[in-house]
Amino acid sequence: MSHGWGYADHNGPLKWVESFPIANGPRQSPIDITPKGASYDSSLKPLKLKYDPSTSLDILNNGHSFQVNFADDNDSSILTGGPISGTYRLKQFHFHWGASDDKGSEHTVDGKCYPAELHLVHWNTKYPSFGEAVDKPDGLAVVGVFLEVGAENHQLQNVLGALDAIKSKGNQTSFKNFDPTFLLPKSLEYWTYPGSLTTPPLHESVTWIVCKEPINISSAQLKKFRSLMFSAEEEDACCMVNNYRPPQPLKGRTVRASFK
Ligand code: E5Z
Ligand code: ZN
Repeated sequence: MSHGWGYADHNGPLKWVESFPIANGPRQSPIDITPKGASYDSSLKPLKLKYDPSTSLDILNNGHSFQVNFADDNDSSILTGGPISGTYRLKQFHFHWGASDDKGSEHTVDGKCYPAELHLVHWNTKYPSFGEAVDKPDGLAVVGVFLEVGAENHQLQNVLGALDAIKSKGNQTSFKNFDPTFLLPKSLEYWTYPGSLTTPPLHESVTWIVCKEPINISSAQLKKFRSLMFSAEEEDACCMVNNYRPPQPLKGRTVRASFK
């Protein structure tokens, strides 16, 4: 992995442990969610997501995915409720996807893969910054939303329209006034479990909140994700596909459900 981590055979998920031994730790993500094995917890609160479109800043190809970044210097865009205590601020959202429509999500449900997965990344404001929170056991809360092939998603058109401007690794462009609320499913029922970042450095700092209901995306829209490049402009072109980590051992963790 001398040239950094990625998703190819020589630097992909099976090699990450060589540089990041926590890859075999006790609370790694993603996992396969077994709905029958999850325990309904009546003490789990409804999720409250309050997002202010004026906090969206820019969209970036980071060489592993693309992400939309948000201003996080105040509580304008926050997650409260659900399994967490206190207030978590939205930092960014990004996606993981496959090379074809039959796989691409990180979490699976009874072994079923979705074609893509959205991650809305929030950090606990009991810490002074994202950078301080990122490696703390209660530092992050990520809301995961499965994407399923179906009708075209009009809320995603703005995002997809920006991708031509960030084709290569390191490309970044302004992305203002976007409200991620519109990317959430109608039902906010969820599963939750203690886990990790799904990419190096794989910190075991994430309270995962995975929505039961997927959102739709059309096959043509998914194709647009695959037009991005892992590579920088000066490098050999390499399509950004299969940027997901497979499910990791549960190691005795309990998955709780907000619904019966
Ligand atoms: N796929 S995901 O939602 O699990 C996810 C979310 C956020 C990140 C990665 C995966 C992320 N990565 C950068 C981590 C970082 O934010 O900034 N690490 C810096 C090293 C570090 C302790 C600083 N370690 N302090
Ligand atoms: Zn992710």
